[in-house]
Amino acid sequence: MKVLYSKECLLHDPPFEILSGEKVPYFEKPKRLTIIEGELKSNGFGISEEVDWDIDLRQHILRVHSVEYLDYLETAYELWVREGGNKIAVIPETFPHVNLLPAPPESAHITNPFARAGLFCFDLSCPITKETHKATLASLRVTLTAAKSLVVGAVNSAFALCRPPGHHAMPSLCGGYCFLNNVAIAARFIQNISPSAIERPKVAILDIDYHHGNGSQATFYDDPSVLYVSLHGENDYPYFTGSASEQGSGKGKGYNVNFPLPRGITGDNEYCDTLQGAVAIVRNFEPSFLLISLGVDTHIDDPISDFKVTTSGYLRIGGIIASIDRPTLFVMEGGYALESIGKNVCNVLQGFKLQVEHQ
Ligand code: SP5
Ligand code: ZN
Repeated sequence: MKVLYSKECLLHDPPFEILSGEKVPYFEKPKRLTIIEGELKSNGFGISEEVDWDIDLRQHILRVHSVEYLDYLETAYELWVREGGNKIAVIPETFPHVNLLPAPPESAHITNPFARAGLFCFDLSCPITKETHKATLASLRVTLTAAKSLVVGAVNSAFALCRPPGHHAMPSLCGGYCFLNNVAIAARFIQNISPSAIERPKVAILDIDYHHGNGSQATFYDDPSVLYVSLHGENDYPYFTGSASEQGSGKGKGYNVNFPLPRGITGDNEYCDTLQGAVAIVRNFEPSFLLISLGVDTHIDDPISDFKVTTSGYLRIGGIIASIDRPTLFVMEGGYALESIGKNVCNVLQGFKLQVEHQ
């Protein structure tokens, strides 16, 4: 198991967010990563900070995100401050809600930085600080470096220890602590750099973060070459996506599978039973590569989520994932219980490793 990490991921550090109508310290903190890093180290995992500087991020980002959105992420902070916006961070105040206009606005014509803040974002959880984009690019570089080592066959499994996370990010929207969709970009990256790229290798994304990965779902909704399977809290954030009736469209019909699970009562047994079913679907798809959106916000102590998975439950979860038996890239997503986040992530990887050695 190769673990990739970059200290630049720590640069994104907004002081607060608005949650349940309250101004609270930002949950998606740099400390999340340093805690996981420490735990992995003390459990014998080697951690590499040798990211691959040859990867042209822009080219790969643009396979998933729009050029207008990428331009926004690059310039938002500077233009916002220049127009008198608060120096701490860009935070939207007005959104072009679907019922506000007869047709969606043409983003190219909108230059006011306050308008753009709402145009390219769907909630209040993504403050863009001076350093945010640098961290976002580092997070993606960690992910793609790890993906590359799988594709060239240097390793059979890897973990991208990165933040900000990605699975809520849409082609042209940030939200849910996410700016660039690391996993979605990695899926396209793998398909494009594989030697068999003419044949477009099949990639499966198994999303075990507590929240539905609306961005990953949207990216591949009509594409049968990328299977998206998610387990998540039913009717919880991001509220408007994640129902089992969302199954893909056109040629992609049947290649999007959602497992919403009840809040408050889903513990290790219920979770692992459903995960076995999800794994059967992934195996049946016969992907060349497996990407895991690894959130540990399913933990019983998570401050913003509502499942009851225990720290030892993550050992089982890692083992079940290993039974898919494909080159596997874990990419860090959510998880906000700082006391247990290190052990929880470590256990997923340990459970995976133990099962791989066993089979
Ligand atoms: C990557 C990721 O895990 N993003 C999650 C973003 C969640 N943001 C809003 C969560 C709102 C949950 N409501 C909390 C109620 C606390 N009692
Ligand atoms: Zn989450």
